Amino acid sequence: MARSREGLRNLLPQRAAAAEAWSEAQWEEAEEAFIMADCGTETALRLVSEAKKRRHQPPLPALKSVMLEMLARKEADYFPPDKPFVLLMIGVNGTGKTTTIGKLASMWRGEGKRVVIGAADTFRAAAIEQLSVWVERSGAELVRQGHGADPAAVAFDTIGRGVAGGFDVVMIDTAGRVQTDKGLMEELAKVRRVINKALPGAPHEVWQVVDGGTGQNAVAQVEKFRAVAGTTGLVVTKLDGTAKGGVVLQLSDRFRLPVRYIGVGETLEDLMPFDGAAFADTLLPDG
Ligand SMILES: Nc1nc2c(ncn2[C@@H]2O[C@H](COP(=O)(O)OP(=O)(O)OP(=O)(O)O)[C@@H](O)[C@H]2O)c(=O)[nH]1
Ligand SMILES: [Mg+2]
Repeated sequence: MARSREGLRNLLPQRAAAAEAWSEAQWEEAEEAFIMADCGTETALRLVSEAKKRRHQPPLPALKSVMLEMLARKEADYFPPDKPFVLLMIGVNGTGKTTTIGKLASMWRGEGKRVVIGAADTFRAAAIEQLSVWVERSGAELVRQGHGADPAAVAFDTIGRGVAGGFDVVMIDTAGRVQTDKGLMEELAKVRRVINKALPGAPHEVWQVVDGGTGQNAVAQVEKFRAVAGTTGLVVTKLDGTAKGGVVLQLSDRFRLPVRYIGVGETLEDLMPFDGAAFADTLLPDG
């Protein structure tokens, strides 16, 4: 998130950092800086108006504390005592679903967990191959059917394998889709229903992957996917790139959905549990 920080640093000139109080113009400047960093107008306004009320704190710490409240609800991963933990990964095309699944598989394998992954992106032939490379690297198991197979059927098989084989974790990779495509969104709802038939209570988590550089469209994405597929958490990727990072704050604030992990690169190690305090420090310069 180095870029976010630099962006905001340029927008919030040095004078601001240590100041005990800001003028109205300086608050306005800060508000603009948050909008420029993709926080969205509503969130930027709320951030500034809440921070202004905290007169017992200088502006910067006040902004940080409001941010932290907006980002609250960080939870540890929950693995139900009755195995397996079932995680459905969803999101718009190219946001990083398959990569994130590979990274999570590698992380959980490293903790000694047994992981099986369903290739329910049967839309593109290459998708299954891409996933199998990640799966192989991580030492997880793959459940696949042919190109064009019913994604819900692949998900069903994968849960079956996870239960029968006593796996700790089942992850279902899905094809990217735009939230405005009714047919594909219905298909996703069906995948979710079938998972629940295969194992009542599942999926335990539905993580939506959002590209950190998406800007305003991220809001429409989360709104629609949550309604159709019941998003329970977010993964924000590509925060190593040009992303301004504010989208993290905006999505947490608007939807009260926890950001679970962030993607900061293309390799297996480039996944981090989301840390609100570290994020607030990155987004705001400290002097
Ligand atoms: N820099 C960077 N690139 C990433 C990150 N996560 C994913 N990518 C890249 O983004 C591209 C798309 O990633 P995928 O994992 O294939 O995305 P997807 O959501 O599965 O895509 P579809 O299945 O086509 O919808 C790849 O080139 C990844 O290497 C990240 O955190 N940082
Ligand atoms: Mg994919």
